[in-house]
Amino acid sequence: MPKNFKNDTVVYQIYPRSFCDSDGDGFGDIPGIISKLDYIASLGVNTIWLSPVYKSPDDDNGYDISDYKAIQPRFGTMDDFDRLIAEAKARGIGIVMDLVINHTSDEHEWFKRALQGEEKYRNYYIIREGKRGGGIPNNWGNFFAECPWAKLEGSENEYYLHLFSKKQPDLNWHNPDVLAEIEDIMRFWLERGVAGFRCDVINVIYKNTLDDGKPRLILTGQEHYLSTEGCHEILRKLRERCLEPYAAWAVGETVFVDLERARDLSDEARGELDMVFAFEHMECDQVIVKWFKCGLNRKKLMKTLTKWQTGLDWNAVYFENHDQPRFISRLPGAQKYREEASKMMAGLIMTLRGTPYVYEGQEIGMTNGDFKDMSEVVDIESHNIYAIAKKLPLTNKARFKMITLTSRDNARTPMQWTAGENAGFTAGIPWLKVNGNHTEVNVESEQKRDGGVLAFWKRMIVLRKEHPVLKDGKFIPLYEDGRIYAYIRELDGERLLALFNMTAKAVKLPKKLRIDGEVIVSNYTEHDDGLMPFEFELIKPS
Ligand code: TEU
Repeated sequence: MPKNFKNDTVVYQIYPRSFCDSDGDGFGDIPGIISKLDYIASLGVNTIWLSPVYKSPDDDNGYDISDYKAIQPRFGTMDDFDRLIAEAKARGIGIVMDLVINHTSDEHEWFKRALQGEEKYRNYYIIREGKRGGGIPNNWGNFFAECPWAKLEGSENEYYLHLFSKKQPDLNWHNPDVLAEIEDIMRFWLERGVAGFRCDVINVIYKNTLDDGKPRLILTGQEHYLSTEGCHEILRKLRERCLEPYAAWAVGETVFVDLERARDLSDEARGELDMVFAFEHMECDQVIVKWFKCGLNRKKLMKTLTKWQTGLDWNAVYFENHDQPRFISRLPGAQKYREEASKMMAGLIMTLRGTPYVYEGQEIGMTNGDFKDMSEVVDIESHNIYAIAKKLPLTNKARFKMITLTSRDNARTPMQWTAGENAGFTAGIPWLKVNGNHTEVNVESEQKRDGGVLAFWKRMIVLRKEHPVLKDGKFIPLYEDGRIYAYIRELDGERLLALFNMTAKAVKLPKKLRIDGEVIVSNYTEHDDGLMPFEFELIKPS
């Protein structure tokens, strides 16, 4: 890879089932994506991260893969995929695939053969005898709040480990055959021309032991598998054997990483991942676990951003993805200032140091889904949590509120292309309810507005390209008080000052921030000594 590719990359994430449906079955598909490539190119991005399009029984929307070398028929064919690669390439866009290798689907051939008792394939998974006298093999927790052990069908006392749903058995990364299989799969896609991989929950793949873990509120046992040396070693092998020969790159989704772990996983000299998605800044509105939300603590958000900007040389900068509620729905007061807040987020994402990731719909200011009851929610995680919450002393209303604030479906509602029926996403019945606000929030109407949200996102992407200081410059923290956030980007003596008001109230600027200069870009047109609600200014000090 060119040394500076990270600095020049701007990623657009597509959640295929929710992006664009070409054949009226209610699910987005690859031909649908192809039909929108001109739109994606018009944003100025040069990379698409495609959430899984592999064959899958869809227990976890494709993150449970039953055939790594086939396309989910609902999404199209391998020919469609090859066409996507070629058409994207013709527009200067590379495709990054989602690589889900902590687990397969229980409908994968390997698991089926394991169930039939084939020793070779039993060794692909983590299968253990239950404790003597009955009972599961250890006390670990599970990401989807299930029991992480499921009885192996047809066996008396054997269980398989699944850190996610029971249809997602974990692979046994102690087995070199598993590594060889995954290398083969990666080469298969690299040969087809993919630019790299987004590696799903990559820092949990290698379990050191299956001993009981120290009891915790969530994910007991994590000390036995988070960012283990075995995982580092596998990543180095995958880089050397698969990524490097194809000049491909990889971003890791790394859960529960602190700065030190993130550094180890993404340090250039170690040759593992190119960058990681960390989560700490996504946790500023949670009480202990993500299912209990409080008002977002802006001070904590600012502190966390500064900590990661200064503590890690290169960040994967993101505020939304298919697992997170929409960020402008999380920002207190932003509902009333949807446009200003979305533009401010464009300012933040494009001026922080790191590779920016834009999630589909973020560029038009899409908000959380408007679900009315559980029958409208699809996500397995939300349903599991809802069931567990029945045991808590909560009213039905409070329980559902908890889901509406946290559900991953919030970001999975269909892309809003038009104000028309089903937001122009499908001619059929959408797999997940379209947000009612598509009559106002949609691409078509944004495309007609010079001063709109979409136009602002595009402008910020261009600006980032035009100013090497925004791509390559140092991040220098300047000010954070929970309302105002300010930093400087600096390169070869050139400085740009980024100023944000993260509240719904106008604020006065402290003396320190009254810096004369030219406003290069802002989401407001008038400027004085203060900042309007959710105002963003990028200033070239004179
Ligand atoms: O997510 C892993 C993960 O940690 C999330 O499920 C997490 O629990 C939460 O959603 C983030 O706050 C990845 C994928 O992104 C997700 O869609 C999959 O369900 C999961 O792995 C299993 O493959």
